[in-house]
Amino acid sequence: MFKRILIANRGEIAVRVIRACRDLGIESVAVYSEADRAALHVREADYAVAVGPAPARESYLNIERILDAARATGADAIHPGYGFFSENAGFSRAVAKAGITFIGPPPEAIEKMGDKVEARKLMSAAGVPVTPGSPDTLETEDEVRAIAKKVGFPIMLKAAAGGGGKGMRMIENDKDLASAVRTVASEAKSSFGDGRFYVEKYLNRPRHIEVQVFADTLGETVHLFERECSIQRRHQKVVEESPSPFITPAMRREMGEVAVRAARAVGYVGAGTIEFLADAERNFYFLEMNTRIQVEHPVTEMVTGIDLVKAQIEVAAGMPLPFRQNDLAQRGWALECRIYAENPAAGFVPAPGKIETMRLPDGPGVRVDAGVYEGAEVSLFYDPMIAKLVAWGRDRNEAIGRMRRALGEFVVTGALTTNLDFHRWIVEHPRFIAGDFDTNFINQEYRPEAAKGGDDAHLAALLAAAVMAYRNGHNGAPAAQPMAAPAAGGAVSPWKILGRLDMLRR
Ligand code: MV4
Repeated sequence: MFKRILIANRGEIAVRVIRACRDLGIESVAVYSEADRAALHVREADYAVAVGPAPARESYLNIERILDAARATGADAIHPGYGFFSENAGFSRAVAKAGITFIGPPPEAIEKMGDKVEARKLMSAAGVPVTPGSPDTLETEDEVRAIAKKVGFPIMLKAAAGGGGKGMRMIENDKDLASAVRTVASEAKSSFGDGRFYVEKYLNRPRHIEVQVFADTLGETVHLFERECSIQRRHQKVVEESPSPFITPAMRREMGEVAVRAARAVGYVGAGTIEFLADAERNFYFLEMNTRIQVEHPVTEMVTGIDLVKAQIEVAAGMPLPFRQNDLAQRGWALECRIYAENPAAGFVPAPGKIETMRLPDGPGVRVDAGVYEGAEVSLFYDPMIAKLVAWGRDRNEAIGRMRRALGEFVVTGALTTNLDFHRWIVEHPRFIAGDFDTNFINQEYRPEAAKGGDDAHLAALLAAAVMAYRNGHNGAPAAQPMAAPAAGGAVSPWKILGRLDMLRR
C-alpha cells in the first residue's frame, strides 16, 4: 500500500481524498496556490506544499510544480480529484515517468473516451447502444442531409472535439441545415482547433442518467447502479440522486450490464462513469464516459455503503476490488444538493467572498462535504462551491424530507450570496417531488422572482418583525422564536428569520 499520497486538487474533493487517506492510514500531501494558503484542504493534510500563484494555470495546472511537490515530499502516488488533471493522459504519463502511481485509469482509456467520435465507434462495436446517427465524422452538408433522411429531423450536430454541451446545435428541418453545418464547423475549428463533426438523432427533453463503474487491475469490472442527474442548468448539475425515480428494475439491470461492457471495451481501471441519455420511452443511449471520480459520487456511497475514494486507492495499489457485483445493492435513497456561492437572481453569476458565519446542518441521514470553514474565503479564482449537502433516507420521501430539514438548518452569512434558496425551491417543487422532470426542468420552471422567497408581503412582514424587535428592546438577547424551519413545506417565517439574524449577531 502507498505510504504518502499527494492530492493534486483543492476544495472539498481534496478534503474528501485526505479523509480516505486517513481512514487507510496513509499520509496526505496537499498542494496549494497563493490564494489557498489558509484553505481547508491545507489545514487538514499531513503536509502541504505551495505550488504557485493563484491562477490555476500557474499552480494546480502546472505539471512540473506538482511533480516537484511530489518528489520533495516523497509521495508515492497522486490523486487528481475531479477537474484539473483528472482526465489528462499527458499528466498521468508524466506521473508514471516520475516513478509515481497515478490514481486513475490507464492513459489509453482516458484518450479513447476523450475523443467523442472514437468513443462512439468503440461503444457501438462493443454492443453499447449509441444514439442513431452517423457512424463516423462527416465532412459535407450533403452527408449531414443523408443522415437526416435516415434518422429523421430534428437532428443534433455535434463537434467531435466538443462534449459537456460545447459545440452542439439542433437542426429542425432541411431549410436550416446548410447554415447550421457551417456554424458548427467554424465554431469547432476556432474553439477546439478541430472542425470535425458528427450527427445524432435529436432526443427531445432527455433524462441524464449515469452508471458508476469500477474495475481493478486483475480483470474484475462491476457497476454500482445509477445516478439521476437531470436537474441541471447550462450543463452544470444542481441536484443528483440515486436511485433514479424514472427507471424500472429491468432498465436498471440492462444499464448496469451495458455500462460494464463499455468500461471493459476500453480496458478501464478504477472509478468511472458511463453517461446515458434516456428518452420518454425509456430507450437509453451512451453519451460519454467520465474517466474520474465525480462530484456526485457521495449519493452512490450513501446507497451502496461503499467508500469509492478508498476503493480507488486500493485498486491503484494493485489490490483486488473490495466488493463483487453480487455484494452490491441499493439501500434507501440519497440526494445531493450542490451549494454554491452564486447569485440565482443575477443569472447565477459567481458571488464569492468571505464567510463570516456558517452553520452546517447535520443529524440523522445528513452528510456535508464542505470545502470551506467559517471565516474562510470563497475565492474568485476557482469553482465557487461551498459544500455538497447529501441526505439519505429509507425511501425517496424520507430523503427529500431530510434534505428540506438540512437546507433549513444551513446558514451562511458574509460578503457572498448562496444558492441555498434556489435549492429550497427545487425540493419543494411538485414536479421534483413527483420525480417528473427531465434536463429541461430548470429552464422550464425556474423564475428567479418566484423562488427568492422574497415577495412583497414577505418583505413587509420581515420589516414589521424588525420594527417590533426594535420596540421590544431586542438588542442582543437570544432569540425567543424556535430556530428550526417548518417541518414540511412553506417559506421560513420572517419572525424566525429575524430570530436567526439576532442569534448570529449575539
Ligand atoms: C443531446 C441532446 C439531445 N439529443 N444529444 C448536452 C451535453 C452533451 N454532452 C450532450 N448533450 C445533449 N446531447 C442528442 N442526440 C441533448 C443534450 C442536452 C443535455 C444532455 C444531458 C444533460 C443536460 C442537457 C441539457 C441540454 C441538452
